[in-house]
Amino acid sequence: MTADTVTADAEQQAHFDDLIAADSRVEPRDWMPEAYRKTLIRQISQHAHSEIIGMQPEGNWITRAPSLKRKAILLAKVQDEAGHGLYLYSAAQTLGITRDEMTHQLIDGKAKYSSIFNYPTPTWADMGAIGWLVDGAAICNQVPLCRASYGPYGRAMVRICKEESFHQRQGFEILLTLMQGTDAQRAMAQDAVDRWYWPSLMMFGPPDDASPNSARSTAWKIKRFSNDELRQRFLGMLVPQAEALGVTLPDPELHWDEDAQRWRMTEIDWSEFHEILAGRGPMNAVRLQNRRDAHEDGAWVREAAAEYARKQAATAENREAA
Ligand code: BYC
Repeated sequence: MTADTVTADAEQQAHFDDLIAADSRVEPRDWMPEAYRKTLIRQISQHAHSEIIGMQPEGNWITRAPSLKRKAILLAKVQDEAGHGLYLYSAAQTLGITRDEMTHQLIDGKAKYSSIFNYPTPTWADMGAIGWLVDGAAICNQVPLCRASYGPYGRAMVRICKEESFHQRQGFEILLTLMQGTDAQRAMAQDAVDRWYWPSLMMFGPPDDASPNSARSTAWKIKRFSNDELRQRFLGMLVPQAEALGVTLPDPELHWDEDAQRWRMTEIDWSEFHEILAGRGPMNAVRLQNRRDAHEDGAWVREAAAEYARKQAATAENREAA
């Protein structure tokens, strides 16, 4: 390496550091450290995969929604999730990875996606619990990401968060309707809350002292709050909403500690989280197989699109030559 290269690298690093310190945005055209680029690709692609895999648990109820109105709303929500996945894949592509590479990392089982989507959805009340708890956790986690230092990610998050807050309200409304119904409907709503409560707390990731990526992502202003801080915020949001719904959160230890100014709770069962991350959750295999099948079934569409693009390019070339 020559002295000139060393000076140029130091200048680029200094410019990057200044952007971060000034809370400005890093854009695709800007120089960035390789580790920053890799971290963003990791997080944004995992996030995109989560949106795409996250269509499955709810997709399971589109044909069985209890009314035409519920069906239309659920269909729109699942379509929004596809859209979120696409904005996020596009944001990741600005960092130099292709959509094809990301798709293969997912279907080959090499990429992570959110643990939450590896649980089954046996009842209609699961649609309510997913909206209220899963989208609720997603909002707590994602609103701060609107200020993420990488421009394309932050901007994608602004639009995603607007849609997520609608999703959360529709989930709350499904549960509210069930809670105002028959005893069996109330029991179904409570059962769904019991099953989704702990997994939704795990969505924020491991506790701070076991979160290897947090320190660096916070220094780079990708993450603005720690996993535990966000979990606390989420609990603060849930407790009054659970009261309004009339559901019980399934943790007898949960209470506000006035002295410590934080929620106290039963320790999360992190062994369940690690089992899911290792691919051994109740629905891991099904989710991945469905995604693989969809990819294979869509091969003809990709081939047709590539052939169309090839013909268009050839026509343009012939026109130019003429
Ligand atoms: N599930 O050092 P940590 C949605 C991994 S979609 C699986 O704390 P980091 C929706 C983590 O990746 C919601 N893996 O990591 C869609 C890391 O592994 P690697 C998706 C998890 O990145 C449809 C390791 O554990 N939201 O809203 O600093 C319908 C150590 O963790 C999980 C996002 O993706 C998990 N829950 O923090 C409805 C948000 N947690 O990569 C709703 C964007 C941790 O080192 N992502 N891991 O092998 C983030 O904010 C952060 O990546 C996380 C983790 C907070 C998730």
